[in-house]
Amino acid sequence: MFSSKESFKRAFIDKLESMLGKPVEEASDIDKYKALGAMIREYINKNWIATNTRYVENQEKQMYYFSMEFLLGKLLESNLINLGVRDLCEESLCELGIELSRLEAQEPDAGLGNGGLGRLAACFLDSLASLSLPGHGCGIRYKYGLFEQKIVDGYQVELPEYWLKEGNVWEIRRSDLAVEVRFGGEVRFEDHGGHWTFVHEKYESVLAVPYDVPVIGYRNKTVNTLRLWSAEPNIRDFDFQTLNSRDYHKVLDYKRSVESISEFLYPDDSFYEGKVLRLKQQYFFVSAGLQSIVRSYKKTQQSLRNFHHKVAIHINDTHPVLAIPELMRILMDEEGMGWEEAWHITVNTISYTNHTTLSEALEKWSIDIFQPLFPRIYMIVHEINERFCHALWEKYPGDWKRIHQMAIVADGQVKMAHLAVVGSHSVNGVAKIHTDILKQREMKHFYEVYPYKFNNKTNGITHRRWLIKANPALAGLITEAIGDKWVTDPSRLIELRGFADDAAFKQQLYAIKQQNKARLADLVREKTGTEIDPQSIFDVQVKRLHAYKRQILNVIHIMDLYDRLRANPDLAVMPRTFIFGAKAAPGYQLAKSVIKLINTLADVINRDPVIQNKLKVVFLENYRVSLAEKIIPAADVSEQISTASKEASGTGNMKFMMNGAVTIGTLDGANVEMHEEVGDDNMFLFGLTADEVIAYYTNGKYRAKDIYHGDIRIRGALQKFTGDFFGAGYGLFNDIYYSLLSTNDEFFVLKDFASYVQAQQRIDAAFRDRECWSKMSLINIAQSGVFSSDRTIVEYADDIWELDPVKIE
Ligand code: 26W
Repeated sequence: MFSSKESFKRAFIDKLESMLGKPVEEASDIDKYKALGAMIREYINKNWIATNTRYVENQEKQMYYFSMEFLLGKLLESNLINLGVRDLCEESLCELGIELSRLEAQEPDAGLGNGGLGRLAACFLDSLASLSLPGHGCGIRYKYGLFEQKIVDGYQVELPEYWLKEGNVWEIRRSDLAVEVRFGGEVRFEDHGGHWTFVHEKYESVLAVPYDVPVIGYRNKTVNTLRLWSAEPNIRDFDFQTLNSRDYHKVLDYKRSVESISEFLYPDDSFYEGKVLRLKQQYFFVSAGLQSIVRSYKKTQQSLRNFHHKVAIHINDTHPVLAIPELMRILMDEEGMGWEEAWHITVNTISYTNHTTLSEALEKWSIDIFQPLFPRIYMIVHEINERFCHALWEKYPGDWKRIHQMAIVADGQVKMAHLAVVGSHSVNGVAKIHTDILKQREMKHFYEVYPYKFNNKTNGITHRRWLIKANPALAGLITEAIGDKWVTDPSRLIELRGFADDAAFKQQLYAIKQQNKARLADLVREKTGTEIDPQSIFDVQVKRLHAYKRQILNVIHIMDLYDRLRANPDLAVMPRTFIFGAKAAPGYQLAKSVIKLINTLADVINRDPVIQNKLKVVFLENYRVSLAEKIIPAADVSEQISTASKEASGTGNMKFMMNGAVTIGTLDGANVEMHEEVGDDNMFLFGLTADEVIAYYTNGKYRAKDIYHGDIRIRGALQKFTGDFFGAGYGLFNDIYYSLLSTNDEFFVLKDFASYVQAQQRIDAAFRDRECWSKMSLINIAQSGVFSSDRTIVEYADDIWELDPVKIE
């Protein structure tokens, strides 16, 4: 069907008619989108089957990426690109009078994630398939993704995101592969002549049904699988007698309680909350995933002894850490293995990535919740802890304090990060500085015991989505300049450096940025009614709203700039447009106040004639993958201004860099490695270093109030929070004021302010020289190849998973 336009058009019309019983003329955009999606899915079926057959028949080692979040975004266009049929498809549809981009607009974002961690999982799947690596995803098919954000009167309002309302063209329900997951109940021992077995009784049975989504490699024949599990009542377990009795409401309660397991994604990025349902979700998909992996392994392989040579399981943060005791349970209770052997296999199968050092994000489950939910799993965790503490005692005799600090079960809690380190063979951080902090501080004791487990894997992003798809004009220009080899080998972007002094090339680069900015300006007008000038500097901060990411620092700088402009409307500043996008966790009051603050400020500034349009502020609602794809290619300046030591890596920073934005940032996360790539001349650094921040935390010598009293600009801004805020209302932002002063400014906003303003002034000066700015932009693009997730995935495959490419013929 993709051999020629004629055959494509025929196949498309046939599909529409057979699926929807309509002729093309009567079909809506959503009908056409569904038909096209179904066509693609059928088209890749052969390769999907071939990929699986090849993996199974050759007994290839396979890796499964376990993650509570997969922030996929839309799939249609990136699938078409990877298959190499986008142009054919677009042209054929055009001949039928259909615009491909309108069909693409019909697809809902699969928003099954909060932010960086979820999007990273999605980028990794794309890289695995594109590198012909046998690696799959395992997660939850949430009925509702991350909430849809509306801004009402400046405030965030959350609406449910029912992304499945029109069905999902990419998934296949595999009810034949459903497995049972058991919650609660009791565990009884049985003694079979000295051999103990464990019998689990009176549990609640839940049916886990997999929905498979194909993951299509770039121009190869690999189609891997993302398996998402959905929770359903286990009909076999239903007592139909009760349905007819007075107790039938119990059946309804059971149904409700089961279905709630895969109902919604917890929107609690970076704040751990001990919610029972979340813990149930974690065990649910981990148990289902492991059972299905073991089942398919046993179909072809002789002995479970070699399990870890054929299966790698990666846990994305601690959320899936129950994979460790669950694999132990399966190997011992179901397969009859002894502890030692089961432990050896488990540790060598599992590897773990840490994504944060914020202590408030670390998962610690109360035993009172944990034990009744998973009585057998708790016994195993308890035993792991006993053995671990015993080994510690041998190594550090008498050092109770250390053993207590390192224990997996202590203070009435199960410490998930400790379980992850002890029960896996690899622990990695997501940027050099982050891994160093783990080794030297947060996990210092563990590093001392298991130095060989710790390693760094700096994050990456898929250049196929974030450059080729999001910025086709730039991708085209790059190919014109250096050929197309960079597409499969992004390190070759470095060849662009040869054009650093080529004025004509830089002019083209500039023209593309202007086009992207004009397009974003149209979107901003459509969504907010605000007119923004594509000639102004587009200065962008888009990411989850969190105190450590310091959107507030950006805001205070804007307030100061605005004050200066009002005092002197002729002030010689480059016109700027500050663009924000951010969701706040629904329970995170301070973050929600910052959203209101940005919107209030935007309202004041955008309506003020005195400043002659030199300043605009825009908040785009409902930031998500598909919106990021429109914003990032249009950015001149990328704001990566977290308090040093707090952002594990950041991945937005890489997306901006690859699209030619210049970064203003702290030496935090992957910014440090970006700086190594581009140097001082092509990045605007400011602020405390991580060492300085950590030193302040230890010596307690930072005094926010001293800075407040010593800096009139800061005083001016902060007093507006408690005052009438440019006439918008009194005391609207008291909480922000107090977060900065009463708690001594935990994130060093005031401390870094002066140096941030200076960096902003350097940007103002640099932007005036168009050619010089374009050169910086070019160097950022040229040096961004190392931040492709292809590089990251090759490192994981070589150092952690021992996974080899398998070419599908
Ligand atoms: C328990 C609730 C919860 C949920 C999500 C706690 C923590 C998380 C994640 C750690 C949040 C997250 O997305 N972290 C980000 O991961 C990215 C990918 O590695 C990094 O680039 C970001 O720096 C990190 O904040």
